[in-house]
Amino acid sequence: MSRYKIVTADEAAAYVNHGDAVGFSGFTPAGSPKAVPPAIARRAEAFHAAGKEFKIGVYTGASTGDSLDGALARANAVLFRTPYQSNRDMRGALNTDHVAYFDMHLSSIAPHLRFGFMPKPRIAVIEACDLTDDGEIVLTTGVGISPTIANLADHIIIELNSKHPKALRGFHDIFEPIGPPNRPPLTLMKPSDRMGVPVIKVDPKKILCVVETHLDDEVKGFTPTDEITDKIGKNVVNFLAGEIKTGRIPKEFLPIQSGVGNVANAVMASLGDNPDIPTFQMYTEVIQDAVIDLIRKGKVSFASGCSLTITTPVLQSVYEDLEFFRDKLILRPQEMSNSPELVRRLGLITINTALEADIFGNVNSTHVMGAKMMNGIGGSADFTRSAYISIFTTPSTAKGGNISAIVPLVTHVDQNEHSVNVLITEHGVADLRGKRPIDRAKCIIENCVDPSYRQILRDYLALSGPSHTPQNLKACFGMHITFQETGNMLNTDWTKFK
Ligand code: 0RQ
Repeated sequence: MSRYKIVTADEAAAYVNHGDAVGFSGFTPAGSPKAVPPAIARRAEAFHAAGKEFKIGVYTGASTGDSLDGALARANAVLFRTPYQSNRDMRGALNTDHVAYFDMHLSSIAPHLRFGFMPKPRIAVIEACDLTDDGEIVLTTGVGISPTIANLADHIIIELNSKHPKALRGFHDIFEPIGPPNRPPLTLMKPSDRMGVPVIKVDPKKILCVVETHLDDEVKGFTPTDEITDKIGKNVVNFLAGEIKTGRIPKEFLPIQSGVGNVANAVMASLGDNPDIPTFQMYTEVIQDAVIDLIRKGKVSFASGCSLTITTPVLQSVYEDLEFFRDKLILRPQEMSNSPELVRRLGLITINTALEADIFGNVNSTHVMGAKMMNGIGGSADFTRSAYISIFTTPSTAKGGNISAIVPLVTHVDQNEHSVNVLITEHGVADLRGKRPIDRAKCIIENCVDPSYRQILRDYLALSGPSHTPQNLKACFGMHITFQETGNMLNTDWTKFK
């Protein structure tokens, strides 16, 4: 450590210039830098006050905390942003065209940067719990794209965060695949296998400076489970238990991937409670609070992820018991945690969340009413397309019942009907495997749609004559248009869309 220049966050931010592409460590708020980004925002504000331009391109692993996406968005300091965000102010900026946002599969960003498909990051800002004089960086709670940005960037700024113990060395499996042609296979055969090394190794001369911090990850707590998320969780678990009974899932079970958010956390809790589900492993990107509880209870024997996105009290409890978790947790770059090659080989059961789904099985997880970006596609398609069984969950309605989450045609497609195997709401399970479109539609309407919307969707199906996919182009967005005009999809009157 003695060889590096220790500076304040504002001094570090002074190395960042207008027009720079900057790569940040972490995945979700876990492992994201928390001191330098607000300092870059202050620098941008000072430039703007002096009548000068200041904006940077922002690459991250996934979403970040408010001190990164929030601070930079509020300072109007973002030129472009990819691959995923979940911050209110960033969301506002990109939905009003103040930030050029492009939504990417999370497994693609690191290789696309290496292939030169996007501007190379000039600077990487990386949070570490330890740094050696010979350039070994030990990451904290999220890996994201850190190995790639550390290698590609001309300069590196380290945030050395003493909230995270140096003993985290060993929890990371750092590996960067080489590109085609002649690219060798990724050799993981089970979630606990390793391919890489515990640290990122860089030329120490690239490390411009070190900012010492003592800051918690900005992981928000979860809304407690409610009647609806509990029912969704139980429906997922009953479906999986049934698949084990019929032998369609091997009796020793398969590794689970689970997405982000309140529903995902509730589903994980339900999986833990059910005696028909054997002890299982996770191969996922985000390890949330519920998984830590399941590891303690012995229900999850191993979890491989890209980040430990857990609330501060839960993280502290892990740090107090670090040796218990050492052989049960591993964090990898998202190119590995989300690798379609590994998802297919390991046979993952994937569980992700839809904003809306249509009666034919297409899923929209990103765009409200087809236009406003919520967060991004994240890793959901990395997992869904290559899954052993892909499941999507959603409450059947949103906004107090004024919106049906199941509609004739989604207003934006993130996962198409060919990749979505099972749809689950609080009302039940629609198993779409082996069904033609009209049978998928009937199955979804009768099992998943809220009873108040079932007749509306049955009537929609009757609008078309016989065809492979009975879609009616004049009426397919009739429920959305009715919501926009009256505030409630229940007012849908198909005669207006003939
Ligand atoms: O809005 O907060 O204003 O009330 O959407 O809905 O039910 O709180 O859902 O927290 O589980 O997130 C898809 C966004 C779900 C998330 C999504 C409104 C609803 C509410 C949020 P309010 P909930 P969750 C691994 C995998 C994509 C990435 C992914 C996500 C808000 O899961 O970002 O899967 N997924 N990554 O009221 C209008 C509808 C609506 C609707 C819900 N049909 N129309 N608004 N809402 N349905 C992780 C990573 O990749 C990092």
